[in-house]
Amino acid sequence: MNETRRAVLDALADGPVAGPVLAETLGISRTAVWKHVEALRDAGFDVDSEPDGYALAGVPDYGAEAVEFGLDAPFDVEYHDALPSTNDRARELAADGASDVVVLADRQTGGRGRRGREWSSPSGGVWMSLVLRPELPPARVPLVTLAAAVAVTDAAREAGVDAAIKWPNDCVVPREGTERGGDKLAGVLTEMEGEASRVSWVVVGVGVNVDVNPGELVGDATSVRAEGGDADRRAFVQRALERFDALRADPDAVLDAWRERAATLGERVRVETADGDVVGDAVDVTEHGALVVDTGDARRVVHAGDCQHLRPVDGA
Ligand code: BT5
Repeated sequence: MNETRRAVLDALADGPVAGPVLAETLGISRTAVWKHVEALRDAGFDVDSEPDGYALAGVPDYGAEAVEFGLDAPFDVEYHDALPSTNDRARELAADGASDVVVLADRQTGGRGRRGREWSSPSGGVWMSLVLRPELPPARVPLVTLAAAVAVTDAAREAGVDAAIKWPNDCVVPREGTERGGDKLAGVLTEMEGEASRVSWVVVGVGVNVDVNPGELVGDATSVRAEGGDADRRAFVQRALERFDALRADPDAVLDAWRERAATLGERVRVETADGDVVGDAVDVTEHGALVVDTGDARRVVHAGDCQHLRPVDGA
C-alpha cells in the first residue's frame, strides 16, 4: 500500500473525516481522496459515507491491505489468491532487489518442505515468505530461521494454542507418546543466496495451519482451528511479523527465546542425518542452529536432519 493510501486509511480509522479536510491535510486533490477511498473499498474495507465525512466501518479478513493496516512492523505485503509457492515468488522479488517484503497466498499449488518434500497448503492456512537482506555472515543465517520459529510459536500461543518448537524449526502441539513429539502446526523453510562472507538475500518461508481442517493435510498435522484457538489469519500474520521484527533487532536474544520454547531439549531423540542416525539426549542448540545430542559416549553436534522424540523407556 503506498504512503498516501495508508495515510487515508489511518484518517478514516480516526474518522469521520470530510473529504475536503482530508484532501487539504494530505496535500492531494479531492478526486484523489475519492479514488483512494474507492480503492480501499475494492480491497474490502467498509467505508461509510456519513454527513460529516468518511469513516472506516470494517476491515477485510485477509489480504495485503488488511495485513498492512495496523501492522507495527516495516513490511510491505504482496498478496495472491493462489501461487505455486510463496518462496518461489519471494526468490524472484529478492533477485530483483526487494527487501522487507512479505509474499502471502491464500493457497499454494506446489508448496515445498525441506529436501523437496511436499507441503499441503489448502485455502485457510497462512502461507507466507519474507524477503530479507540481513547484515549477517552466512554462518549466522540459521538465527533467522530460529527467530521465525520463535515468532510463529508466540503467535500461536497468543491465539490460544499450546505450541512449542521441535528441532530444527517445526512448531508443534506437544502430545505424549507421539513419534514426532507432537502434531505439526507449522514449518519453516529458509533459502538464501550469498557469498562466503556476505548474505545477499534470505527468504524465510513460513507455513502455518491456521483456519484449516487437519483432514486436508498430510502427516500428523493440527491447526489453530482444530486446537480451539483464534483462527483469525490477519491477526496471526500481524503478530508473527511483529514478533519476528522485534527478534531480528536483537539476534543475541534469539537463542534463549528458542531454548525457552523448545520441546526437543531434554528429550531422548533419534536424528536421522546423512551420516546415519544419532540417538541420545538433546541437550542444547548452538548459534548455528545445530542440535547438541549427548549419546552417552560423546556430545554430537548435528547440523541437519529429521528428529524423532523417543518414548522414555519404562522405568527409566
Ligand atoms: C517444513 O518442511 O516443515 C517446511 C515447510 C515450509 C512451508 C512454507 S509455506 C510458505 C513457503 N512456501 C513454500 O513452498 N514453503 C514454505 P519439512 O520439515 O520437510 O516437513 C515436511 C513434512 O511435513 C511433509 O513431508 C509432511 O509429512 C508434513 N506436512 C506437509 N504439509 C503439512 C502441513 N500443512 N502441516 C503439517 N505437516 C505437513
